[in-house]
Amino acid sequence: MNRRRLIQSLGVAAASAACSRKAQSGRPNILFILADDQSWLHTSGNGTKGLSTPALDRIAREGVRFTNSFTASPSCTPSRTAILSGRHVWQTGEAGQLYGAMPKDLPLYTQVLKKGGYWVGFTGKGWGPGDWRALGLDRNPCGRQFNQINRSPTPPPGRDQRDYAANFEAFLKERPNGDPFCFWFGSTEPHRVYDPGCGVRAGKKIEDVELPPFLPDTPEIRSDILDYYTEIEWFDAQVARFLKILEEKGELDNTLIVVTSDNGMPFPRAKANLYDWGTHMPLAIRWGGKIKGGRTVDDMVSHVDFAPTFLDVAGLQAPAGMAGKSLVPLLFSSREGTIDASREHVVTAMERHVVARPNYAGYPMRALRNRQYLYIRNFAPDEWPTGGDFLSSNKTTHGDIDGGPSKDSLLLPATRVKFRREVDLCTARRPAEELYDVAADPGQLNNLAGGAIHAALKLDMSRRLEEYLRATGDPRMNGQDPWRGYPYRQTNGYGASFNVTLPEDVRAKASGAATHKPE
Ligand SMILES: [Ca+2]
Repeated sequence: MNRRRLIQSLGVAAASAACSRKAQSGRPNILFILADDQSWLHTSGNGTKGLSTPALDRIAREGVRFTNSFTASPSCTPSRTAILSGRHVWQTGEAGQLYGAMPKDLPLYTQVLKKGGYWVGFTGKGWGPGDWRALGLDRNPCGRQFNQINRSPTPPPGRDQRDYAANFEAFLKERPNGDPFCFWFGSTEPHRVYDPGCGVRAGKKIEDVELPPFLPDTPEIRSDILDYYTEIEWFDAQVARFLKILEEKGELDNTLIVVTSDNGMPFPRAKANLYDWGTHMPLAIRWGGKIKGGRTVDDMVSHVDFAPTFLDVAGLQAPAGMAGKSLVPLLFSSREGTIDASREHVVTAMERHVVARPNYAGYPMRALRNRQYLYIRNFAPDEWPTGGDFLSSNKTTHGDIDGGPSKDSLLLPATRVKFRREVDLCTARRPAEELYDVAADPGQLNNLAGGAIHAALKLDMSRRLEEYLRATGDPRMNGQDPWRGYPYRQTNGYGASFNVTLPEDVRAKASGAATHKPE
């Protein structure tokens, strides 16, 4: 480390220690708001046309907007595990894949906060989908569940029945006097299923859609994106109710509010992929007058940073083994742009999503993303990235693409004729290495990994990725694959027939069942 970098890093450490002391003097509440399947671009504040998200924009405007925030893994369960544990997919055992199980000995920020005197609960979708009891845990990973109050009248189709804000009020009502709270609001929007055509019926315009360049430009896909926007707006309206509750109770400015998503939009080459539409997340953090708001921060940050951040603001020691770093120094800075030079890249990962291939194989990937480039390592290039023709646990082919009008449109023979390049980008086999110049090619369409011009860069990113994976104990670096042996623990619909922990007769019955609404 040269002198300048040493001084910089000492400066950051000193600032961090000072911030931790400051945080201890008045323990804030923590409200963690998690959308389900929303990509980073899709708020009005982040520039998406035809979409209105005043509550999300308010949090960003009055707090800090992060432009380079990435999930640890673009799939519900591993993403949520990484948030709760501050660790990467390969450091969390069976909790690192969809419909996994939560290991009993994995320390979670919710547990540390509870022990430290916080009132901890959640509404909506917590950790999962998966089985948190199977490996001996006796408490929900997100804390006490508050899901008893449903909406009245019944919400529009596709929207969650549960009244998130009313459940938050119930949580606050039971809070022991004077305890700070930590609440997880897990929206199930904008996860599928959508009410088909609801976007157009609400007056949204097909021509306003800024289509990701890897998707075929069909009216069905454009309309499906408008339905997705409609669910984001529903989510935003619920967030507005949370802000109002905090304001009415005088708790708004003493609450650290974090709003982000678990993974990207449920569309081809997005969710369950390590391209930006799968991993690049919206992130805004508001903390009343404690931090200087109205700032935009460009540092590369990861969802493994949340757990150490929450423990830092609570003045509690983070358990050993967390991979993330507290965001508190960035929050207390008065600067914009790049603040901590050591935050130059993030690492993302994917193991099994649904059961989309024979023998419970996933599509293992790791990626290194810095401000300009994305390097992806595909560990099984002979497999199909979406699962191909295998009849998946979703009872469909290409099982790693969530079902809906976009998938249907993508797989039509006529679409393949007209949009061959896009269909191949979404479904064809991929080489072992991919490299994209995100600045020049934001859609990540042109793989530069095979070219001589970028050979040195590719080698450098590949080495950095491998060094990091080795240092943090990734079994893939030793050619090991524990994931394939982990049970897929879906218990409802056709997918339950893949759950080896269920009795044979239950599985046989499930093999005749319909597919179940994905979670
Ligand atoms: Ca999700």
